[in-house]
Amino acid sequence: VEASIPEPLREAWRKHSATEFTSKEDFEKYFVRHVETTLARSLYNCDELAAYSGTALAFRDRLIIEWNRTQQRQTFTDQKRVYYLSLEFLMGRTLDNAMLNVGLKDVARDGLNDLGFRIEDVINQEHDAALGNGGLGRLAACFMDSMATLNYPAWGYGLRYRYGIFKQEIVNGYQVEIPDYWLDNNPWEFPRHEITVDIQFYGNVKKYQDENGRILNSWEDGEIVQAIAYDVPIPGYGTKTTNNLRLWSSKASSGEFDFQKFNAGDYESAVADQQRAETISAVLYPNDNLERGKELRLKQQYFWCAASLFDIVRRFKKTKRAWAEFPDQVAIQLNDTHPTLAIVELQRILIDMEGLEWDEAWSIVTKTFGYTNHTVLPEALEKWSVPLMQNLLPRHLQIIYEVNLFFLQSVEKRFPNDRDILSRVSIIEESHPKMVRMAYLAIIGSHKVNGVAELHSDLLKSTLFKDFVKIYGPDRFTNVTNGITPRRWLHQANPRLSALIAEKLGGYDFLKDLTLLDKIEVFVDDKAFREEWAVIKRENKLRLARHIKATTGYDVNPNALFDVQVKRIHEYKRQQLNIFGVIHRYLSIKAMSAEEKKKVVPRVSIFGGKAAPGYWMAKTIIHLINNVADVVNKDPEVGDLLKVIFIADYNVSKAEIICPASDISEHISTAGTEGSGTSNMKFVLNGGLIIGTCDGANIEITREIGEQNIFLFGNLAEDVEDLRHRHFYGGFKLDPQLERVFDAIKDNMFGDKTDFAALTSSIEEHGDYYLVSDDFNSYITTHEMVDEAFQNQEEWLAKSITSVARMGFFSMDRVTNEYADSIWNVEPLDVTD
Ligand code: OAK
Repeated sequence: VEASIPEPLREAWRKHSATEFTSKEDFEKYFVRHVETTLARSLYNCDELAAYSGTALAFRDRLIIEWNRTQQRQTFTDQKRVYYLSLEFLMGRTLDNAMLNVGLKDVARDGLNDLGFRIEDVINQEHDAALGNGGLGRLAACFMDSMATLNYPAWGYGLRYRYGIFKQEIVNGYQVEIPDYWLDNNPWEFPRHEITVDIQFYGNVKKYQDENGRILNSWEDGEIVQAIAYDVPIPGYGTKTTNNLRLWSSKASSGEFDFQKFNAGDYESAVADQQRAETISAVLYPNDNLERGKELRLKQQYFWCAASLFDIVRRFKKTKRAWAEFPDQVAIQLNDTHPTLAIVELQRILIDMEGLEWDEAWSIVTKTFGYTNHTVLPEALEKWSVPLMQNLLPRHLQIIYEVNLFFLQSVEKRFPNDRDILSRVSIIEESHPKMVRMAYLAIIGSHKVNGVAELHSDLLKSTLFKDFVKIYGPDRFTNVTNGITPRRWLHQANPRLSALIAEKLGGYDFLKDLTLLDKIEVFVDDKAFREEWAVIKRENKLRLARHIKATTGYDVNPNALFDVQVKRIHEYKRQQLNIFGVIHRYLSIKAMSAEEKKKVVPRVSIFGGKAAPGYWMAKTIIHLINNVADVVNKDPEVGDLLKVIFIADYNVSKAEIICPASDISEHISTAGTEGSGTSNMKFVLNGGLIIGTCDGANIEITREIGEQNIFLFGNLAEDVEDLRHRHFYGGFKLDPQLERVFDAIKDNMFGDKTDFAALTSSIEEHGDYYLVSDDFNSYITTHEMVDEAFQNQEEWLAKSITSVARMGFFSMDRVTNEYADSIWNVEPLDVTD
């Protein structure tokens, strides 16, 4: 390609080619230039927001140069790429991360200082990119960071929602949702108006004969919506690789915005068509671990899958390779079942558009896809009604039926005497209406299926997907335990701890190889090191205390034990267990003599998290937490011994303040319900201890850090089914200490008891599905052990240091390498010259 361009022309381009700044002077030059020209501001009216934009634009220039180079290099070398399909990317802020990744944060700090700004204030101007609900979306963001850092040629594909996850306010103790319009002045995205794909919905399928007499299917009529690409550069840490995240936005196709209607004066109908099209990418569904089967959601899924597949296939076709080579060039990872239609879409492209035979096409498809399952909760497993799909995607439903037919035929052949297996494994559930089971389709269309922690993957194999293990053998199913990126969750969130570790290890190599952390364990008895470690934790607690003061008005004692539970509010995550425990503590303190009170370890119980807007029980839990806070925090008999704080609008940038500030954090899901959990890893990596159940990745964290360094409690996953059964058939006996808590609630101690009746009765009267009562005693007792341990600060410190030293396994880099080796079969590509 290069040779086709004449030398003088190339020379002219080379001479003026954009260059990357490295010095403070250059940063200042770029900054001022952007403020004065791009923003049309000046020294006299450059506020902090403008300073943020100026800084972001200066760094953006830098990213673009490396991004262009990476993309060119990846295209020229033409090796296998990974495509990560996720309906959620919970990216958080970009500027701080970008500065750290290119190693120029200090340069920017000094430069901004010269220009009259504090870097922290500038960073805080940025709006979080919150295109996700929780764990699944944040995992996708950590993947993007690691894939770039490890130089994998990788693209993310998602939706460019106009509104991300709602902002949460607390009004009179209740959650109120505020729309999150985040796109104004977003410097990190690049509209690619020239990259568009027409996406079809509705219509019908016609059969026709091609010139060779073959019967083919054609999907006709219906309506067309246009997908427009928006690209976001993803820099790696300490590497030139800058990968691409492509987000699709929906727009009426020019045919759709009907000029005839418009010219005939039917403006309303013309505008209505346009709005209907734009609705597709308008808003992120705010449910975590729940699927509600709404048509617009299915439209989002198909829109995004079809646009991404078209893009991937278009790129492949430019290489002029044979179709059989597609899986050697392309690996597509499905982040849960949300992108499962991509499997059907690729099959459709290959047989309907490209004329491949069914079997040849299907073999290409299954070699291309991998499927990650994130949850065993039945209410989160996607099923789509057949009539709905028939109407919206008629050709895809036909293909699904055909896939199912061939699959069931093969099962019947293998298990001729098992009459029930066919209905159990059928993609189509024979209910009214019939439903398409997306997880089964994803398994059948992929070559690898993985869970996200050992227990979770074992449960998948022994329960949900048991029949499929029998059919395909165990090799199709695997485990890849989740991780987190140490760049954001240690270096960025906790710069002082990162610097202390770097000082001991002689540099920041551990940020690229987190197993090197084990080398700090020898300093566990080093006095100066321990002191510094303790000072850093205290500073981080003070930072959080300032945030709490500024947002809630409450003063919290930084010497108290900070006990944190931040995550989506969900019955299975059991924030209700936590707040009942807090009430128990409150009642106990109230019953104490002055002498007894002196022995109490002061505690601040900190909660944060959003409830899905339609999840009444979760909202009730938030209400109870806030009402308890109101009573406890104003009770002079309690004073500093207990404070309860609800931090509103928990998000990625708040997590960066909260995770480094915990003494203990809570990961207390009913055993067997949490796929992995990833905040558990973030807290331990920042020197916090955890209290948790034997669930998700808690189990592997225990294995790595040692059971003397974690507070485990509660029933085991293997006993859950039996306990639930006994609640109904063996009679139900409420734990006596929990009964005392319920009595207080029923005495209206925390406001009108009727507000909380659903919560208490779900336990007392409706079977206690999440085993709150069964685990209560163990929970309370374990918290007493936490208090005791905290009184021995020296030992606590040793646990903290030892745990951090042993957290190397939970780096997202290890995770990414495991996917690359065992699922994707891709190699890194060095893009340096
Ligand atoms: C969200 C929507 C539908 C299905 C699952 C989710 C989800 O967020 N699952 C979570 O994924 C995380 C990343 O793997 C896990 O750590 C959490 O345990 C799991 O609940």
